[in-house]
Amino acid sequence: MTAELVERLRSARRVIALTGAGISAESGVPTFRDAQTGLWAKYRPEDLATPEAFARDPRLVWEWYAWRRERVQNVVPNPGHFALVEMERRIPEFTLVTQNVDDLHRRAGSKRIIELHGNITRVKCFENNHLAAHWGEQGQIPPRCAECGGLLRPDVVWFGENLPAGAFEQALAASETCDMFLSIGTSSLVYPAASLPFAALERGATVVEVNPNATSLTPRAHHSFRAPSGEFLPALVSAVWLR
Ligand code: BV8
Repeated sequence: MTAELVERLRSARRVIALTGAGISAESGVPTFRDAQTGLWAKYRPEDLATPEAFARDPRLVWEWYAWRRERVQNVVPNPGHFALVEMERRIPEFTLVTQNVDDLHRRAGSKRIIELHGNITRVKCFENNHLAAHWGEQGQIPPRCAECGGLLRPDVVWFGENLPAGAFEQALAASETCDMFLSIGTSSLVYPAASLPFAALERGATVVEVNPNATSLTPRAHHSFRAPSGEFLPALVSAVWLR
């Protein structure tokens, strides 16, 4: 961590944080590209997270998400999530943009969250996007929509699907006007989310990456820290505001 970064963050007015699956890794949620375990080891997430996979085998895809939903409900946010809650309190205009569907930012206490890829704890119907407040896990799998009888599916954005109306536009507008852009725990592989830090760079923002591994953003970032976010972010918050 550099004194220049600490000073810049302390004086920043507009900051955007883009998070990926890596910020939830220390909560025990395997990242999107970690090898899947157990029953799901033989499937690639990219092959299951598509409308075609659901149309082909709705039961398999529903059960994959039911397994992930259960796993996510049994973990808790980690110090990386809580550090971003503190940033939201300290920075005049802080925007959290997440690719994650695990609901951990909300559970940690973040208020202003742009969910680019939806939220696994929400369920809607495949045919008409009717949100389902509750659904039975017994009987038919996938359960049916109470309003139209359609198949229920997770309210997440699959590959090949558009992002929620306005979400990307809102995130892009924030990226184009920020002083600092933090890219945290993302492999920077999935678009259009991965284009956001480059939009910030073009507008002269300071771009900071936090990831134990290098990514395609690394060569362009002003600062890139090979560190786990659960350790780096609390240390950054402490250096900027708590000393
Ligand atoms: C769309 C929900 C049209 C489902 C997900 C160019 C423009 C537009 C589209 C495309 C394009 N090129 C290609 C496309 C198509 C496609 C795409 O990007 N494909 C990729 C594979 C090339 N994009 C789409 O289909 C998108 N829709 O484009 O619609 C459109 C066009 C323009 C404008 C608007 C719309 C929809 C994409 C959404 C897919 N759904 N999730 C589900 O979860 O089941 S994406 C999925 O990948 C997850 O959400 C995940 O978050 C996301 C990105 O992955 P990461 O978060 O980065 O996770 P990953 O495992 O890859 O990496 C984890 C990182 O953490 C690693 O780098 C690791 O080193 C690091 N890490 C590990 N431990 C830690 C850590 N970091 C910090 N601390 C640690 N402790």
